[in-house]
Amino acid sequence: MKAARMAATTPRLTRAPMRNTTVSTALFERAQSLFPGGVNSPVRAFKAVGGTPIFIARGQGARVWDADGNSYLDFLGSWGPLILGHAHPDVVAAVQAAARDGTSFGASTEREVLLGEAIRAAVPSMERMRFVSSGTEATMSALRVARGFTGRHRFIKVEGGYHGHADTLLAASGSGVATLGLPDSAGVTPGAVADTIVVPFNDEAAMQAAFEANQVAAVIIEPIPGNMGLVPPRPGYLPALRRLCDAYCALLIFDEVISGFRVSRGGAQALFGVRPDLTCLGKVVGGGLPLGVFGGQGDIMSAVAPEGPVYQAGTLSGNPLAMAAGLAVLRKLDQAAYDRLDALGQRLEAGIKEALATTSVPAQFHRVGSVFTLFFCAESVTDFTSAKRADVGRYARFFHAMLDRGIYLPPAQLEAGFVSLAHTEDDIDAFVAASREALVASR
Ligand code: KE4
Repeated sequence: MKAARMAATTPRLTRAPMRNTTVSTALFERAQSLFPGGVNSPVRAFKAVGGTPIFIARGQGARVWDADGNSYLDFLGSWGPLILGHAHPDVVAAVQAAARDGTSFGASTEREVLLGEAIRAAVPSMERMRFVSSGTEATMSALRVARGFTGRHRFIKVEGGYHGHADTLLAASGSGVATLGLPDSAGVTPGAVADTIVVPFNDEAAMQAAFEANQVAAVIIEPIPGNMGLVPPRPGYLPALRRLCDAYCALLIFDEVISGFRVSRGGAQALFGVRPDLTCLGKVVGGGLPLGVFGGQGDIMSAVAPEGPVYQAGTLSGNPLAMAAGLAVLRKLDQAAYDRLDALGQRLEAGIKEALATTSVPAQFHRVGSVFTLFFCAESVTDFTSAKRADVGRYARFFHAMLDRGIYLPPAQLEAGFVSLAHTEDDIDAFVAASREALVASR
């Protein structure tokens, strides 16, 4: 009886149309002679899923078109920045207007003050800040400030947390480092990571033990890790970190490069009610242009040169185009925008869970607002160790089955997908319909 019911409800596998990849394949060949792996960031190389990476010709709203003219609904969103979707008219107009006034001056502009004020109003813990050009620069600089301010060298990060590719932060990293199975990066000297202490995520006792055994300058953490796939913190975990940092006079650094302006206007710190000493932003705040920000408590930020002894600088920092894009995006992000993102996320979650049930595929679906990961494993995922138990081979098959059905996902299991304000209910339903087939196809 059960088998008969299963047969009736299990979706039949529809063959996806063959995609033409001639141009992408030719471009990838040329790119491989130029760039290591044919790419300018490892996660783009499809190493975790196999096959030839697509070359994107253009994007509009929720869609991208590759160099062969195939179109996809985009649930990667440039790895997080594109909360409004591709080429939003307001962002394009703002960048064009800024470019007409000159692309860079190496001097201050009004747009920096305007964006700085908008960020402080949204994220009050960032009393003072500095603009940089990437998330990597933001975390690297925040850490230097924490060390300079406290006069201590050691800091704690969690396994599977990714904070960009600065030497000291590359130990036990998530994202591409984990995907490529690298324990750590070659070229990082033992000295560079000698003061990096790594503990498991969501483990308060391990954190406490690390504090007891070391003089700690700071804890740096993604409050909602997205680089071991999306793994939310256990209730009470972030407040416990705050208490530990206070008790041991260490700084709490939230790397909100993914979660900032994404999970709420005030980021994860607003969502969980935990105020960090320093915050790192990137992705959404730059509206798809190269921008990172670090900032925090006024007296801590006074340690930064030229006010204080911690050096930090950048030729293109506060770039007018990035400021203009950031301002245009932030203007759109009111509560209604976050409610809409959550509603779309809920629709996706309900659809996927129903598809998982009808196909009897063992998987865990994690979501916070518009950020999500589908882990192919039967057991719950709470940290890096459990995330790594997911079936990456199955994810690879699922990824390609989705791509063949016009849905573009992160090309690795240990990453997060993103819904944008450009997605419609129909787009979400298309995702769910494709995944119903892809779940069967990926068996
Ligand atoms: P960038 O230097 O790549 O702008 O930001 C580094 C960074 C810092 N902190 C967090 C929480 C991040 O997620 C990132 C970058 N994320 C990766 C993928 N999840 C970006 C994609 C890539 O490496 O190409």
